Amino acid sequence: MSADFWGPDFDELRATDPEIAGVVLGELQRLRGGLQLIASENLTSPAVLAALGSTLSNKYAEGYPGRRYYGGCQVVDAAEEIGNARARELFGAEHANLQPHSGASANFAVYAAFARPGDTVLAMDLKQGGHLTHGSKVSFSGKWFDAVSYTVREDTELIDYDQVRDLAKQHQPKIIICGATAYPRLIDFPVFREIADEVGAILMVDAAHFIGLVAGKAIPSPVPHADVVASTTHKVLRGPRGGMILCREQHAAAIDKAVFPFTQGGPMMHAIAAKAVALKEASTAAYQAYAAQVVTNAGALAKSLEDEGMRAVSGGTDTHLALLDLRPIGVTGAQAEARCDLARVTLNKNSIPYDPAPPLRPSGIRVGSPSTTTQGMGEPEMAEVGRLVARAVKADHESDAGRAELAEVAEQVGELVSRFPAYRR
Ligand code: DSN
Repeated sequence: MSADFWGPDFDELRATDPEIAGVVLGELQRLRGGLQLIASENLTSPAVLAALGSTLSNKYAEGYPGRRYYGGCQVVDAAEEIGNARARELFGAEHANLQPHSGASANFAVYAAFARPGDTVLAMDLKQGGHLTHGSKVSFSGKWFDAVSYTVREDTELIDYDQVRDLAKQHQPKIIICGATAYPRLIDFPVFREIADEVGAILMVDAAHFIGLVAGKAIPSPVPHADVVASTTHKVLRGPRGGMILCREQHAAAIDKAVFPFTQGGPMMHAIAAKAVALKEASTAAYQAYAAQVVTNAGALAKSLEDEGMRAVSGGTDTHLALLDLRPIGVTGAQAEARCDLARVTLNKNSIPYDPAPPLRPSGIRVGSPSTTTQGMGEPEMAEVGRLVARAVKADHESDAGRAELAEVAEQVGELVSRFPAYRR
């Protein structure tokens, strides 16, 4: 460790709290030993982790740079100013706010900035790929707001833009939200802009999943079209867990007030510093190559799973994730998730559009390529990953033969990841 840095020292943790040290090591071993295919996860860099594990965690800094409610903020002010400037530059945004603690907190702040309880919002149905904060009845968004949902078309499984327009005209929402957690295709931001303008709504893009692809110029940016872009920082973008909001200058004061003091207290300055590091990393040519490879790899993985008899929702992917319908192979999403877990492959069960099965036993799985691409895997490895996932998904974990097959797949997963190590010096 550098003599100037007072930061993470694992021996200290081991001596102080062996139990938690064991958990931390266990998670590292899990990451190193298996395939991470959760579309919303990634492997942050050691530089991001160093900023996260720094003494910036100690500082209270309610307010904004130069306008804080506590003394001693000169140093942490620099982290936020640098991070905001990097976000504005990278995304061509007029204003950035790096204080949201998470994607859900960022979304909450956007609602707070532009709507009042009882107002109407229009967003994608959770069951069709949206997010809890897009109007689900179990979240503030569906309880405190009159949430109207749009869907994908049943035939193409693509967003039904005609329906979005009809619903917008009928319900006159304050906010129209686009962006999703399980939609593999590009979203037509100019069309959403047109619809929002036709009804005088704010256009909010929830870019949590794909902002990293935008940063890497692998897909079109929502920034020129949206009033406000809310996001996480830890998915393809490969930063620390957290949120971020980008917006037009005309909305800057409303967004800043909605984040602090309306919905949050003290910002997490260590996380903001780590976000700044990730934004710097995402500004490089190497990161652009990474983002392009993420998309290529997701396509290769989806293709490989299709070759194994699964059906790719919407016929494939343009992004970092794919949604697979498992009904053609007679397996549920829950069975697939459990079997893959036993084979050291982490992915999640997921509803597919118009899923006849309940959310806890949905018909699909969601897979993503951000972590495996960070580990350096390319298309040949994605084809191999697809074959291993298919073997696991089809192995009946309640039979001896199935368990033996899963053990063999786990071994081959171990062999594959040993060639593309995560967090190995
Ligand atoms: N939990 C995130 C995801 O997996 O997509 C969304 O919040």
